[in-house]
This record gives sequence, C-alpha cells and structure tokens, in this order.
Amino acid sequence: MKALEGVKILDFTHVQSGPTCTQLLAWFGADVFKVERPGVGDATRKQLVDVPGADSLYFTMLNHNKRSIELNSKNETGKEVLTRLIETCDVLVENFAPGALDRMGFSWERIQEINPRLIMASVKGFGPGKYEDCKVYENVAQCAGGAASTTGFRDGPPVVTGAQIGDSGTGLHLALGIVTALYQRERSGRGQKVLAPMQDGVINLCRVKLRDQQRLAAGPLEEYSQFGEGVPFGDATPRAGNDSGGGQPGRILKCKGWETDPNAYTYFITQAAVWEKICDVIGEPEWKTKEGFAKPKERLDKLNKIFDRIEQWTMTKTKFEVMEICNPHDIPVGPILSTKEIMDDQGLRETGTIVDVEHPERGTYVSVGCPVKLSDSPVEVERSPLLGEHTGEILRDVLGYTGDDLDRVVASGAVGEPGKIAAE
Ligand code: CAO
Repeated sequence: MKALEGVKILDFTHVQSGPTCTQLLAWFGADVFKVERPGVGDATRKQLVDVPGADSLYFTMLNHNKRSIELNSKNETGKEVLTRLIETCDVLVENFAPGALDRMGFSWERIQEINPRLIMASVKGFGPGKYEDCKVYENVAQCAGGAASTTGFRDGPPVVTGAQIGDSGTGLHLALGIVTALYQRERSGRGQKVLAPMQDGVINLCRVKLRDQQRLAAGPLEEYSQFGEGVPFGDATPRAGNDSGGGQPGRILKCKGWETDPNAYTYFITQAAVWEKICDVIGEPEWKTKEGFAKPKERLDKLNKIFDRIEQWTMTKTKFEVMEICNPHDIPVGPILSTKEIMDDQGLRETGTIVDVEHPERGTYVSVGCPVKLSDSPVEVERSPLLGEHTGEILRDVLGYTGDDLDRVVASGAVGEPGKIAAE
C-alpha cells in the first residue's frame, strides 16, 4: 500500500513548479491525471529537445508516474469533462498564469459548487499584492525572493543558483500544503484553497539571510569574510561568497587537480568542536592553544589566514582523500561533486535517488527518483506518459463515460484525435 493510495489528483500543471509537486504526490501513491492541451501538451515536452521527435528530458524527468489526458478546457464538451474531473478528484493542482482558471470559467466559487471537498492548490509567482498578476519563472522568483542578492561574491553581480529553489522548491512547499489540507479535510469534510507563491517559497528558503539582515543592527556579521577583511557592511545582507551560512565558518577550498578539473574542490567547515583535530590534520598543532586561534570568536577576524592554511593542505589531496582523512575525525567536509559524478554514484543508485528509466521514444534515460523515503510507502519510478496516452482509459475507467456518451465526447474533438483514442 502507498501512503496516498486512493487520492485522485487533477493535474493542471505545466513547466516545472507544478509538475514537481504532482510528481511527488504520484510517488507517494496518488493517481495523477495530467490534463494537457490536445495536440500540444505541456510546453516542456518539446523544449530543450535532445532526441528529435521524442519527449524531452525536461518533460520526462518532471512527470513520472502520471497519466495523461488530452483535454481542451475552453471547448464546451471539454468543460463538461473537466467538470466531471473536478467532481471525481480530491485535489486540483495548477500553475497557470494568474486568472487563467477564471477565464476558463472555473473560479474557486464555481469549483466549490461542483465539489466542496476539492482542494485547489496553486503556484503563482507572487502572493496577493501589487505583483499578483505577473507571470513568473524560476530566476524571477530567485531574484524577488532574496536569493540572488545574497548569492555570489561581494565584488560581483547578484547570481542565481543552479538549484531550482523557485520552481522545485515551491513545488515542495505546495505538496506539503496539499497533504496538510487533505489531513484537515478528514475532520472538516471541506476542501480549501492552497496557495504557494514562488517569491514566498524562496523567501522561506532564504530565512537565514533575513536573520542576518536583522543582526546587522547589532554590528558587523563576524562570520562573513568581509569582517576579517575590514570591509564595512552596508544596510542589507551582503553576498557571502562561499562563507558558511551558519555559526561554523566554512569555505570552498581547492584540492589536488584544481588547475584542470573545475570541480576539484572541497567544502571545509572549521566546526569549533573539532578545531583541535583540524589543527593536527593540517599540521598546525600550535594553533590549538595559541592566543588568537584557540577560541572560536578569536578566529573570526583571521578566517582568510586560517582557510589559506587549510587550503595549502587540501591542495595536496584529492577531494575524496580530504573526505577519507577528515571523516574519521568528525571534521565536516564535502567534495564538490559534478553532475556526472552524481549520476555515476553507486550509493545514490542503490537508494533510488538516481534511477534508470525506460521510455518508448527515448530508450533508457537517467532520472532523479523520489528524494524523500517512506519506510512503509515504497516508490517505483515509472516513465512519464506520452501525450494523451491515457485519454480513453481516464474517460472510461475514472470518469465513467461509456457507449454513445463516450463516442459523443470523443467525436467532439475536445479530447484529442478520435482515432488515437479508439485505437487504445
Ligand atoms: N485547454 C485549453 N487551454 C489551455 C489548456 C487546455 N488544456 N491548458 C492551458 N490553456 C491555456 C490557459 O487557459 C491560458 O489561456 P489564457 O491566456 O486565455 O488564459 C493559456 O493556455 C496559457 O497559459 P499560461 O498563461 O499559464 O501559460 P504561459 O506559457 O503563457 O505562461 C507561465 C507560463 C509559467 C509564465 C505562467 O503559467 C505562470 O506565471 N504560472 C504561475 C507561476 C509558475 O508556476 N511559474 C513557474 C513556471 S516553471 O519555471
């Protein structure tokens, strides 16, 4: 049995943020019906194409374990089918531009009339306010949520991060909102609206940077390198380069081979609890007792000197050797892994975080499996659906269309090419 078995999701999502949310729910056992425009589908199917004619990795890696139904929600018969989906499902998830559902004729009020138990979950770029009507993509959210202004080096421009905190991060937030609303519905019997604005999701992930914003009032942020460099702080949290975001100073340091390998680096944290072991490992045993080095606070204005010395040592080792030497001493370090190294990692394959998936158009591709492991709800990663692959199945088995009624809906053109459905 899967955790969300029996939960039916009307998946009206596209691109990245919404699909990551419904993919997680599918992995936890929900039955996810991805509603796509006939003949077109989710725009990502044909974006960043690497195998001509096949669904892109952009699409396949975000839409596992779902069923696809083609449906024109602006056509009268299409609206009828959509109404039946709303009646049948527990959750509607959407990330259209603001107002798109209303323009289709499915306002929250109308949805509640159709099914008062339905939970309607939305990703939008911004919450209510002056930007609520704006369309938003990943990097806009990173910029508006405080990530870009706090990422990068002080003497360079703001930088966006490769981790898709605006899209996939918001998808995660939304998934939590949905399961919470499902839990509340157990007791209230009512659905509710769940909204996850991308700006808010990024702000939530930048919580520690807003912590630092307020700490500025009490003086310089001593764990930032610029403190030791004597560079004054301005009125907002600055970019911290690779400084640690917490109370234990850390840096990215060069390792053996850095001259030719762009990822021959390690993260190295000078955790106070293991300072003495660090001193021994790098060959500076006198720093254990030396004034100005022995106590954590004394070290804060010397971080450049300390990390330069540690780097002299890390540069004599590969990033994996640093890990092997430091781990037995409980010194927190981590190799900078390339995407290639991650995809080849045997351990990640054994846990199902990196998986091989078979696809009829693409052959085998590598994907990222479910990152959250439930001991009583195992996940099998299934390939993403082809466009409209399950239209007939969903109309018949989920929505109960049969005989002339089914023929009428199919002939209307609202659910894709009639020939395609008859052939199923
Ligand atoms: N049948 C008929 N019409 C459909 C349909 C279907 N099955 N599915 C979608 N449409 C229509 C929508 O109703 C909309 O029509 P209107 O403009 O007449 O209302 C139209 O397709 C386009 O939808 P959209 O505006 O959502 O899509 P877009 O490509 O123009 O914008 C995006 C994309 C992501 C910028 C926008 O959807 C958005 O801001 N979403 C919210 C924030 C978000 O999730 N962003 C992250 C995206 S991932 O980086």
